[in-house]
Amino acid sequence: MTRLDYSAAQAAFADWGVDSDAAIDRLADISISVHCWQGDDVAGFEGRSGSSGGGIQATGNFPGRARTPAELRADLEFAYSRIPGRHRLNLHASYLDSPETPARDALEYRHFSSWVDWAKHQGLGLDFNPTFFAHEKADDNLTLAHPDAGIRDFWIAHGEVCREISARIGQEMGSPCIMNIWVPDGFKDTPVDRLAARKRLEASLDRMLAKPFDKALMRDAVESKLFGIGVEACTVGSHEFYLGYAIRNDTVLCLDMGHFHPMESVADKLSAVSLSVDEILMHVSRPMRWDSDHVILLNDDILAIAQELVLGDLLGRTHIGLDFFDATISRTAAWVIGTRNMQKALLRALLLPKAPLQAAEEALDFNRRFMMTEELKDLPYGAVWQEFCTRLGVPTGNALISDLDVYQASVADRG
Ligand code: RNT
Ligand code: ZN
Repeated sequence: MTRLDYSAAQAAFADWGVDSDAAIDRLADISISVHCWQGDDVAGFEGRSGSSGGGIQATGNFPGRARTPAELRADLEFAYSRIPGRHRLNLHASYLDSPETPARDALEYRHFSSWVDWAKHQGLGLDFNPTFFAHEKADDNLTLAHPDAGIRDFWIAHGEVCREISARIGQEMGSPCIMNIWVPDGFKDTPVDRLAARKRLEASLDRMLAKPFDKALMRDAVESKLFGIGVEACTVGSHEFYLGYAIRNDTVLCLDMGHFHPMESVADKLSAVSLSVDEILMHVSRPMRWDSDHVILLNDDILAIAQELVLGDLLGRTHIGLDFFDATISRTAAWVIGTRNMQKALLRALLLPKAPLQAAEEALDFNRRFMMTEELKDLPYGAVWQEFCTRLGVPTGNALISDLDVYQASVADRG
């Protein structure tokens, strides 16, 4: 591996008044919540075959899908070993690890305790999600907003047991477990009573979240969506619905980059919602024409998110989670490259000369701001990234690619 000249890079950033060592240290402290579901195409371990339902769709048949908790953990261990820093795992309730087959409303901490033991051993944090899809009681894409009270009760109970599990995970791990609620509820064709459905969703959430938990143990997050495959006409839990709900109920607000109109900038929403909610959960994703959950690239959308988090000083109250799944490429490569892209974007934002950029804007000197943002693009970010990876003991470039290839070859014969 050719070493790029870090001291030259350090000097180049110093010319702009930026301390690249400080940026490296800061980046090392940012934990990303890596989603378990990239490893097995959102299948989980409940033995249900076929698609996840709810409009979530992983496509592709690249070899190597993890079929068991042991395979998923082995894949994650490899992935984390090639991602610099200390991170978290975001687990869905459908990923229980138990010889028992409890119903979703009868899940208990013990069905997940092996994940906790493993995460502790690996030095990872843990987040959790109830699973309101891939289930016969969700097959018509209505759960918490279902007109049938019995079905709503079932899903409320599922959410309640998941909150207990999350709190216990947070206690065991010594770090708050962020529990994200996403339900697929919606209508394929135009409903005549949107308000009734939204009132049912609200009432179900109110009951589900009635029990208070210490924020040091767990925090509830709510995730909106614009539309999904099969619910094109109306999503009950829309952005306006959950923005209001989160403000009124003091929950974390989850913004998924695939859950808005493709022309909307999710980065632009961060500062706006930060005035009304204490904490934000990002689901970093890449929609292509729809909520397709492509692996994130180091592209303008991701750079804009990172820039808003850094320049808006929102890192301290934003949880960065990933939400993509591509089954046409190596699942471990998708995890590693995708997570590193989020980190690269954060590094670039941390290397910006914040004060002079803000001063130019405040002085309405848009010419200076323009000249600076464009000249800054030529700085040697790659050398700082390589230095960061070297300090944290992970490879870059061709060395990384050959590691990813070797690991993929080792899992390619899974049936
Ligand atoms: C679905 C939501 C949700 C899921 C995961 C698996 O559109 O984005 O976050 O992707 O819970
Ligand atoms: Zn999401």
